[in-house]
Amino acid sequence: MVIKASEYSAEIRVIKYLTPDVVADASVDGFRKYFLDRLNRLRSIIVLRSDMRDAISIAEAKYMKDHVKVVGLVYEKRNLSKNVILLKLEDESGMVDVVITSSSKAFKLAKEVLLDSCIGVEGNFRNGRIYAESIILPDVIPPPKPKDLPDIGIAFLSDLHVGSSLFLEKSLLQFIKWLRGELNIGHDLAESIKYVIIAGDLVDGVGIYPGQDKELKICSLHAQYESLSKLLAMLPDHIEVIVIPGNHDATTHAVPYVPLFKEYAEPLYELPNVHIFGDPLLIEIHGIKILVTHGRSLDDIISSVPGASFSCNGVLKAMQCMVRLRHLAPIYGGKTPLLPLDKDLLVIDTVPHIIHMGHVHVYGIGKYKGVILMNTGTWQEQTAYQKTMGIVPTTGIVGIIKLKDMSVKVMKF
Ligand code: D5M
Ligand code: FE
Ligand code: ZN
Repeated sequence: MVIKASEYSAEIRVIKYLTPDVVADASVDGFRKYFLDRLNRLRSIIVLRSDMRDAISIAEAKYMKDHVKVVGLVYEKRNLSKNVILLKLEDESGMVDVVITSSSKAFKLAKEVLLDSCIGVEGNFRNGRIYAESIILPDVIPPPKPKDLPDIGIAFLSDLHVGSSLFLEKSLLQFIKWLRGELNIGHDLAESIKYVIIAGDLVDGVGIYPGQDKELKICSLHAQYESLSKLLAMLPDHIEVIVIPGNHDATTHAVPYVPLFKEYAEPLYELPNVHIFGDPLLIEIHGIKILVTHGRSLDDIISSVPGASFSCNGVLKAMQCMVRLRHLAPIYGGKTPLLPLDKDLLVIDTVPHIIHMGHVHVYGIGKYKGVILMNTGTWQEQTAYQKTMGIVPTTGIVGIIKLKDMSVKVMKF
């Protein structure tokens, strides 16, 4: 029997996203509160581990001899030599130097530790420093899978960049035609799609980088959203579309992003099947938890983590790093501006079944400890900037997940 998504009603439960009424405090005190919340959230994840339950504060550790376990944010990271890494770890009680030598099993992990992320350290306190034996990341355990899932699918895509002269409109129209059953391929799969999720950079925007006007086909932000809404209006009525903004969209400058500004994206708000949220978005569809984020900080992670790069595996490595650190934008002071809220919405508090990102324009799909990681590339051809960077975009990619068995399929349009 062929399953038709049109026979199912939508089941979307929104768990978390940044609402437009947000108030951020960009003072020093505001940032202090923000990082304290980050520390508290991530520490509570780390101390859930049986081997970290007895972690003590940094101030207490300084009174101890020998063995200590502490949890803190990485304030500084330095290579003292080829074989020695120094981390300065901070909690609300103080700061301590942590020394990791290449003879320690913590050395490999220490190389990957990112600034401003939260880690646990186990080691010996001597001469005012902790000599680390192991580093403990928040990490994840696989989420329990809901039972009796319907035999329907979700299509994931990202970075359309509507309005750019490099936007691949023909490819997107092919995808839309496929969903409408107008192509002679994968009919059954097309009919099973109930949801389409788009992870930001819906339009190319205006004034995002110097000289962008030369690469634009549609020069007004409102007209870009109008063009996008005309495309999305062509989707079959039974499909629910879920969108979040990216750094090219009409939203706030710093992450997390508020939902698209109505003033510009009004044509999209008029579509009954389009659901507009902020970034990050944690949502549950038929009981499957999905974390959607544009992935703005992937650039920062790629430039800091060994093995992360603008390749399929390199992008997966960067996404995996976020998951292990349970944070979507750990580094402060890189390319990703952070909004100092009193709650750190970028912490991955709940382990989702699927994490979906875009931004880097390079596709990568894989699994980490039971969590499906998916970066769905772009619908924009290589830009002049990307050419100079050697970034080769993967275009026209749609990731499809069938809820029933959580199988992943990739289609190229
Ligand atoms: O970004 C797409 C990818 O290309 C992302 O990894 C950043 C990189 N990129 C693109 N343009 C620039 C500039 N001007 N500076 C630095 N990095 C850039 P997107 O968000 O689609 O522009
Ligand atoms: Fe993009
Ligand atoms: Zn982007």
